[in-house]
Amino acid sequence: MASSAMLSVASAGPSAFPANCKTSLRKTKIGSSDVRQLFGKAKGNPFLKSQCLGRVTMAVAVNVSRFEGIAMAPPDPILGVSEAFKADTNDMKLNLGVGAYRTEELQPYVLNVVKKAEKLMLERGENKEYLPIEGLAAFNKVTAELLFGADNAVIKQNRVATVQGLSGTGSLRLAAALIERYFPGAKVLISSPTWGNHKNIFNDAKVPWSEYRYYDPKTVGLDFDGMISDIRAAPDGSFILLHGCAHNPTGIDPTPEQWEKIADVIQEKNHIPFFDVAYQGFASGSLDADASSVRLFAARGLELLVAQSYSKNLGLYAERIGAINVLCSSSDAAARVKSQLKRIARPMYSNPSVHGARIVANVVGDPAIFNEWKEEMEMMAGRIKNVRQKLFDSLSAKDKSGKDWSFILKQIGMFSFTGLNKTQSDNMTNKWHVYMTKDGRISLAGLSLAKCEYLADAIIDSFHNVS
Ligand code: KET
Repeated sequence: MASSAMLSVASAGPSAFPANCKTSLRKTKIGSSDVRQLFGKAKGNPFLKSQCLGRVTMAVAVNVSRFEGIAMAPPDPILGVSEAFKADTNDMKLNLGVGAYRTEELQPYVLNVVKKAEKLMLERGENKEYLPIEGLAAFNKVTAELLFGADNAVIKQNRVATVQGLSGTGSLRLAAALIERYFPGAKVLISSPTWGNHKNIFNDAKVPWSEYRYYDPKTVGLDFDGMISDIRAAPDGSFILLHGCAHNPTGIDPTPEQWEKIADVIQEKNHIPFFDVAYQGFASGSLDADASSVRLFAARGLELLVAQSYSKNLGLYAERIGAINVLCSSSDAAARVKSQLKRIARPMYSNPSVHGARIVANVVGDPAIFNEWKEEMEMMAGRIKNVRQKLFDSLSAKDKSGKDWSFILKQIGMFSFTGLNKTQSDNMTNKWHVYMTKDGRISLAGLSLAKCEYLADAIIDSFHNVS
């Protein structure tokens, strides 16, 4: 312990103190012998001993921190990029790191349907009471319907356990906890590459994971044979994490025929499909088309999990609204699963927040607003397609090496996986002030038509002049 310490003694209210204790706030410089005298010779943390002081709050600043053993964590590979971007003062800077939609003026975008829903909510003067642990009933109903289709038999038969989660991440984390608790030792297979946070989520939930082949750098496409053989080689009954649409970071999705074959091998091996649907609507512009992978598996009678997020398709990033859906073979099993998901959520965060849930319930639950959302969704997806095309055109026109850039047009969703390595990605940032993740991913949702030529120059320079 340090030889001297500052001790603050603050009152928790006069009535909390025994008569012989001081009730005023004071700060005194004291030595270690004073501390011993005050707290006795108790082992352990001497600062937290209350002794005769009753409910006295003490803050003791010492020279050597008790947290000395905690090392500095590295910045997050995705969200850390936004922090670095903010610190850059260059006028040409461009943030293509996080997958967040921007307008052509590169400004954040609040959807009109969200504003409409919020207006309705204000008019209704809704209260701020706690939600039930499983979330807002109206939200849970529409979110499952949006995913499976309102007239899907699985909904009518009450076979889906839906629990509102803290957006996609929180929903994945709930499912990971469910797997850890009820399928001990079961492995989750994730694609190589995948969204970086998947590994963190399963690591923290203590769920073992391994990777299946997905991206083939030679073809800049899907390594379908590798994927199938790795899924087949996994222990029976593994969880297979699949990106429902708009695979992050590659932008490469299986074709409908390939989805069927993936379902075949999953069924053959008794695996459990686990979909991450963070971009419904952003792959094709159609909410229904983008749910077709999940619906194909559901139509086969498979049990499966789906984590949903409204961060991207409704632009509700900061509202943290999403859901975990567990499709079970009976309504009875679904009820039990739901009860256990609630049990996991309660000590973690008790119950979810209401604002985003009400927005989604109002948008999806109101036919007129829902139709407007579809139009806005198409507009956003369309803007991304336009910059994708312009970036391809600019690269093809400027690059005289004959390199084929057409892979950019084949990729879908918010991102383009450029093939730039870490050093080349560093050059993009250090020399060109283009902020992106170090795996070579750029978010086209953060690009404008006006910036495509500049970005093409940066990519060509990094690709050809940096090894
Ligand atoms: N799944 C995938 C595949 C995904 O890309 C994200 C977010 C999420 C889930 C979770 O999003 P949430 O906001 O928790 O609903 N991806 C972007 C943001 C991030 O990394 O948090 C991204 O890749 O840029």
